Amino acid sequence: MPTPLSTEQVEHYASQGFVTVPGLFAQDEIDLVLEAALADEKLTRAAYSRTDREGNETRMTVWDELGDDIYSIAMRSRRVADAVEQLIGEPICHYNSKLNAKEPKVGGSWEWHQDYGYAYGYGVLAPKMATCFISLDPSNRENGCIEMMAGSHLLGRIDHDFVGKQYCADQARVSVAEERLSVVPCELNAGDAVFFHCNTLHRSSANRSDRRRWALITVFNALSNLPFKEGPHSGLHPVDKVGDDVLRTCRGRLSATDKVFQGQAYNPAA
Ligand SMILES: O=C(O)CCC(=O)C(=O)O
Repeated sequence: MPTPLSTEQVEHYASQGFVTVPGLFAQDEIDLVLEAALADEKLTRAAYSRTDREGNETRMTVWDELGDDIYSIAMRSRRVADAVEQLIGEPICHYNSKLNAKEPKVGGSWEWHQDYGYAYGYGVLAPKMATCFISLDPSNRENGCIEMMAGSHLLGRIDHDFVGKQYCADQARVSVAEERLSVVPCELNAGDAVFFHCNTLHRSSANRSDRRRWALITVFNALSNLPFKEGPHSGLHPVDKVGDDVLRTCRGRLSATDKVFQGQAYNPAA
C-alpha cells in the first residue's frame, strides 16, 4: 500500500483526529478546478442551500459517484486516495462528495457534527471513514474556515439530531467536549487539505467577510464497510485512482450528467 503521508502526519491523525497537509494541490490546479466550477451549469443547478441557526445560507452541491469531471479527478488522484487509504488502513470506496460554497457576507455556519453521525443513520456499520477537505480559496476565521475539535474522534459516535436544517451532534455532550478538548481553526491557503476521521467533531463559522470561501469535500469509506441501507452514497467499487499529473490535463472537464448530483439535503431521519 503506498504511503504518501509521513509517520508524523499519520500519528497526528491518530491522536488528534485530523491532519493538515499544506499545498496538497498547487495554485494552478486549484485555478482549473475553480474555473470549471464557476462555468459548470449542472453543478450550479444542482446546488441547494442549507440554512444555519441564524438563517444564513451555505450553498452546497452533493454527488454520489466519482466520475471523470475535474472535481472527481482531484479526489481520485493518488495524493488524496492513497493518503486516505493510508489513514483508514484498508482499500477505500467513495461515500459522497460536495462543493460547499460560502459566499461573502451571506455564507452560513456549520454546527458541530461528526460525518459518521450522518453515515451511521444510513447504515454504515463501522467508523472506518475519513474525509478530505480541500480549500479552494484562502480560508481563515473571518471567512469561516473549518475548525476541528482535537481528539474528539476518541469520544466515539455522538447522537445527532436536527437543529433547524442542520443535523448536529448532541449539544450537551459537545459543550462538555469543548471544555475538555481544544478547538483548532484550520486556516488554509487554496490547495491545502485537511484529512479528518469520521468521528472528529468539526464546525465552521459564517462568512462575515467580503471574501469567498469554497471547498471541495469528499468522504471515503472502507470498502469492507459498505452501507446496509439505501442512501446518499455509492461505494460498491474501489476508488479508481489516477496519477497526480492527470488533473492538469482536465481543463474544462465539467460534470457529465445531471444524475451525478444528488441535489438533496441529507436527512437520515427521513
Ligand atoms: O464547509 C464547511 O465548513 C464544513 C462542511 C462540513 O462539515 C460538511 O459538509 O459535512
